[in-house]
Amino acid sequence: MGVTPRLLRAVILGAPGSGKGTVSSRITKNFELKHLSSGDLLRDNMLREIGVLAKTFIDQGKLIPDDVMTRLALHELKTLTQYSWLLDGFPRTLPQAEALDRAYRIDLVINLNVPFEVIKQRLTARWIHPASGRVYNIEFNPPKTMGRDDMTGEPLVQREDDRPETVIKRLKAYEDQTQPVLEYYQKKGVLETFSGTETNKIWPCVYAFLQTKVPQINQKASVTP
Ligand code: G5P
Ligand code: MG
Repeated sequence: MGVTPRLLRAVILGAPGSGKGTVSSRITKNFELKHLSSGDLLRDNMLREIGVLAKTFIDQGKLIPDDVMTRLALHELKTLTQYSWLLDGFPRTLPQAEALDRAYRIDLVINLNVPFEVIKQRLTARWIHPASGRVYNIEFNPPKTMGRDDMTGEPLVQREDDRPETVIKRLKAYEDQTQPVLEYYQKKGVLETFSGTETNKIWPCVYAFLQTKVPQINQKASVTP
């Protein structure tokens, strides 16, 4: 009888624009993990009551209340219990991290440490495909046709919270509310920090780390960027 591989519970942390979405999509291309982005989840819910509430916070560069975010994220995770997963953007406050801990044991936390000046530049050049969450950057990974999603050809949009004045507020919220989460996971011994200014240089380190740390997940055959 074969041994069932243990499910992996992973989190990716980092300031707004540090590359969480970009690195997560590379991880899910190479490892069998479901990706759950709290920001995508909120944006997907924009037409529902919870999303309308969230939008007022998001557009001001503020975090949405812990109870709302925690309920939404834990509800979504219940649909993924039989999978290994990677959480992107949740938790990002201490109460969220504690609530997550009460529900699941977190195996590893990847922290992307990118200088704020680099981030500010990146976010003004970001375009997204709202339906899929696919992310582009005019300089770094431009779409094949300007303004159009590579897979569907649908129009790309800029996020309202990527305006420079809102980005500054988001970075401040990160410093005040998310930095303590890093310390929390550091104390638990599950935090691994990757520092740099370019995703293409950070990614091979994340890849190598995941390979050694998570032998229990089924790696996909090819190593794609
Ligand atoms: P989100 O959606 O979680 P943020 O602010 O955490 O938003 P964001 O902006 O999605 O994070 P990211 O995912 O870390 O950034 O970065 P990314 O999209 O991969 O990369 C950013 C850009 O840089 C892209 O254009 C990419 O192509 C480009 N890029 C990547 N690497 C490079 C590189 O090497 N070079 C260059 N030149 N470019 C590169 O949350 C949004 C809001 O939702 C609420 C909050 O209001 C939040 O502000 N929210 C929550 N509120 C409370 N609690 C939570 N847990 C919440 N989660 C979300
Ligand atoms: Mg993101």
